[in-house]
Amino acid sequence: MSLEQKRQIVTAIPGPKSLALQQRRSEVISSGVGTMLAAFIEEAHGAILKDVDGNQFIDFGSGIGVVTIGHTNPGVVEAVSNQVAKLTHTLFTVTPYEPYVRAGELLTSHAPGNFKKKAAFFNSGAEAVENAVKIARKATGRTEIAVFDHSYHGRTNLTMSMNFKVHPYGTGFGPLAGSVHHAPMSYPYRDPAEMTGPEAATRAITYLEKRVGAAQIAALFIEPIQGEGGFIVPAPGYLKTLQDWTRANGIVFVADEVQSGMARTGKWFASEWEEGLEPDLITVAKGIAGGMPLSGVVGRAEIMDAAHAGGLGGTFGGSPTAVAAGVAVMEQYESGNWFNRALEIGEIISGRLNAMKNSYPVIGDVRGRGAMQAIELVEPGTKNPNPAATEALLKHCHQNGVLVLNAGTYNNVLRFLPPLAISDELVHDALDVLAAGLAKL
Ligand code: PLZ
Repeated sequence: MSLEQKRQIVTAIPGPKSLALQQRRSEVISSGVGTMLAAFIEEAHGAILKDVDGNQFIDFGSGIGVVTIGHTNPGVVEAVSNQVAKLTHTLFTVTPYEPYVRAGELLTSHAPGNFKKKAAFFNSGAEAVENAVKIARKATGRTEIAVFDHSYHGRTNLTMSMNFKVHPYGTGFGPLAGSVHHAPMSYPYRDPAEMTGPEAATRAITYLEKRVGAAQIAALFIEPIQGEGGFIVPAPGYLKTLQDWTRANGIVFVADEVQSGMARTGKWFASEWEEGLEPDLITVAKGIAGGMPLSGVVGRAEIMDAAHAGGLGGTFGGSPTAVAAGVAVMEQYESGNWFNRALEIGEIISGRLNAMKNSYPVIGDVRGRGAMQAIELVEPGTKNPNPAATEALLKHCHQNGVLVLNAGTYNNVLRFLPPLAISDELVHDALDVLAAGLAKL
């Protein structure tokens, strides 16, 4: 459980052992399961990933926002080790166990909203979103679902239908689910310069009222900061205006915080950054359990209780080891120190990215909150997406031991979401690599 917190490249990337594994893999693993960087990782700690060839990468992706608290966080390792030796499975809907309830207490007490809340646990983000759809439909007796341009909600049939991009998520996998409607998102970098948050919300509301009808809509699902869409932070007032409209029309407001949630932005949930926002339901996953598969839906008790007994469940949802990890993560977050750290990391990253933007016009936009930051790359002097430069920078970072991820509807966003266990020194080291890549472009 220790690994020197240092970037170190000792072979070509991927190295010989990774290449051999990639060969084995290609024989037996479906090519539908792609790989961004074929460096096979053997161990990780804090903010460092070590591959089978001995190369050490600075992790600027946290497994897409999962190990927010750091790889092999000692509290998580201890909680999971203790739990795995004691009880690994009963199925909560057959015979329950305490850690599931404890995780529910923590989640309901820290989710925003000045009302009584309840929770339920599942395995994946997509499963949480699907269950939120079921709950909202049952609670409202309505069928239609509103989602947004540039959104991402998962890979199951219903959630892939809720995604904005058809490729790669939906191509050839249809028919997609019906009753899903995409409304225009607030995208400050690409919206008209003078458009306010409330105006952007009115544009979406008008669309939904005309196209779907407010009285038909069971729920509106929105990521308070869009993840796969490229860390799009909606203009201030956008989310609150949508919430006011959902409340006036009996629509369940669901914040999908699978990527933005739990300490990533410097608060428990990104929703808390918007004045007055209190989502009826929030979907959580990824970062809530430090690497263990756990997801959940949390929100207004009367909506959560609308589902009949036996209507929600699943064999592995909220399994003992997963909820034990969730409890270990949430109890550590209660100190508040992790939120401050997310903000400090965000200051360093955004400060340096903005300086790079001044020198390199290929960076069109720098955006994000806390330790959830991104750059959108464009053809200099325009806002035309520049996926080629994005790909080149991505490769440069990977070759030099910095694991960054891409994103964006136009494949022209690099996102930075390091574990909060990272040191200032490593953050700077990773950004030096990025800066060198920009200079080379
Ligand atoms: N909602 C907001 O970001 C997952 C996708 C990884 P699952 N995003 C990463 C991939 O390529 O499959 C995500 C998300 C938001 C829902 C999900 C889905 O979460 O745990 O991947 O099902």
